[in-house]
Amino acid sequence: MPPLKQKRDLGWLLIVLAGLLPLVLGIIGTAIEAKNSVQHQQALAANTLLSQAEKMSDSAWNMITSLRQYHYQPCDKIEKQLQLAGTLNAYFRSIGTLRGDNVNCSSAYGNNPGTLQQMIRRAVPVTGKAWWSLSIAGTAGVPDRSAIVFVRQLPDGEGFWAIIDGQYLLDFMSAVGSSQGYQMRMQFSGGSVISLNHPDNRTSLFHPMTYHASSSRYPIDVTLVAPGSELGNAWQRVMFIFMPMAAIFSLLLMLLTANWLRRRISWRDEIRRAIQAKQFHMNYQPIYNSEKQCCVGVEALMRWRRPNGELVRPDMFINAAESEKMIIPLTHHVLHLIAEDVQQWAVEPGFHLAINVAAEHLQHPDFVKDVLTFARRIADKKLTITLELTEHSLIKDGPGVAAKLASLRERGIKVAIDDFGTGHCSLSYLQTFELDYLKIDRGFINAIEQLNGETPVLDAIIALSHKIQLQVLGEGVESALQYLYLRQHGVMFIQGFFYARPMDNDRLRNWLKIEGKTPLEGDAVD
Ligand code: G
Ligand code: G
Ligand code: MN
Repeated sequence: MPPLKQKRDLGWLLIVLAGLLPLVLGIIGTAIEAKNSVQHQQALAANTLLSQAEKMSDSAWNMITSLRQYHYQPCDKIEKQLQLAGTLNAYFRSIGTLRGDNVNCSSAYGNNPGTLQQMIRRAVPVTGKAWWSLSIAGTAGVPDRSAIVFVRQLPDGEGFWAIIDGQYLLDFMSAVGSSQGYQMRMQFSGGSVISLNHPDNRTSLFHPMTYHASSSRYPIDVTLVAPGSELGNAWQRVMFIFMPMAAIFSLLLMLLTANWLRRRISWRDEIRRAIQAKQFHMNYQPIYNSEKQCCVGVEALMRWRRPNGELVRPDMFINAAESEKMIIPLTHHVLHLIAEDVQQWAVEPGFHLAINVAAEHLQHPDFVKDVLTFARRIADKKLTITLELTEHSLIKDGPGVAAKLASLRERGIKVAIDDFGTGHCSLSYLQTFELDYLKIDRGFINAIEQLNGETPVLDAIIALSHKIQLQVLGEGVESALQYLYLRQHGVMFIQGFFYARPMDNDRLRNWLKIEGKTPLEGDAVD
């Protein structure tokens, strides 16, 4: 059977998808987590670098502040002290004083070694500020090693300066980020780049990750580039922790899906087997006509009794049959069972036999043929067959359904709308389709509270039905009060525990002989 095979294959696909879902989510989740963790590491390293550079700047500015004691002093007088201060303090390559653009005195080169521009080997930046710092590629004395120059210029043209060797920062960079293979760059005021590069010879699938940070206190920027392999490693670490969990979820979800599929398939197989094993039988619930004061018909209701005597709830297996595409074969079986039962009935011509019709059957091309075949089979009993349709079954293919119903009604079949008021059917359907009966859902009947009170929605439904000449039946009537209210409001037909419960065929036959002919309490004397 090709359709079944196709379903099985789809089932496998579903199981595989269920298994993949946690894995895919796990991979995506761990990738995000790995990226975050690399970024976090980079932020830590960047902040450590920045705070070290800030500390260096602090000591440079402290040094420059202390140089103010040499204001206006000739170089030969202060040279010695400068040398001492420069050597005894950490970090410094040289310190000194300025006069205009010239270096007045240097701890390394003494009196007047040249211009500031010559010393830092580049144009002096135009900052307009009295305090500035700049990273430079080298100094006149050490041209091939980067440094940072700090300058303080006074309004009178005098000034002080300090140069810190870039090597301190490079060593620090190396301590902070070598193990992760970071490439690190630092700039003061956008000057020369002080950088530590690791040749990234670890090939990786991933792009390097770049991280920028700036100091809030000084014009210092750092950039860290983590090699792609770093992300790869972090991902591996996170996956090692989370993927076993994802794998367990994946297995669990596959099992649940497989179980669900098996249960679905088994509903279908079970219904098919139950038909063959004759586990279905019909119950019939009498319908009372308060004008004629007797039973004028029955509604056929399907029952499933398992071999162990347990009854399967009809709403449950009927829903399952509908979703498993078993409702049509099941209805064929029901019609067969009813036809057998009916042979034993002794009822007046015109006695009503109400049959519930599933939406899917109504849509099926064979529907009219099925009903007519059934009608022919029980023709000798001259019953009035009533098809009970739900509002829901009228929604799809309106014109097609209307045509089917019209052709059945031409042959004497009646049509009732079941559970009226519970579906999402607009009132206009009542005019579009040719209907005979309207069965008011028991929810509205339950709303009846007192005989002389009002039950607005129920009253409106009854009034509407009368206006468009539909016969009305009240479903689920359980009390005398409900019955009397309905009768008072012109509802001729009632069905419910108050009159009679659904019963099997043997009990029905006995019931029809006596109770079926007896008026309801109080009616006879009317
Ligand atoms: O009486 P009961 O609990 O069986 O009814 C439960 C639901 O099952 C009701 O909505 C009724 O309309 C529906 N039902 C009962 N018998 C049949 C049947 O033979 N065919 C269909 N399609 N529905 C039925
Ligand atoms: O949907 P439909 O009208 O086909 O369903 C009829 C259902 O209503 C059946 O399950 C039947 O057993 C149930 N039923 C019939 N009479 C009564 C009643 O008086 N009270 C309640 N609660 N259910 C009823
Ligand atoms: Mn019904």
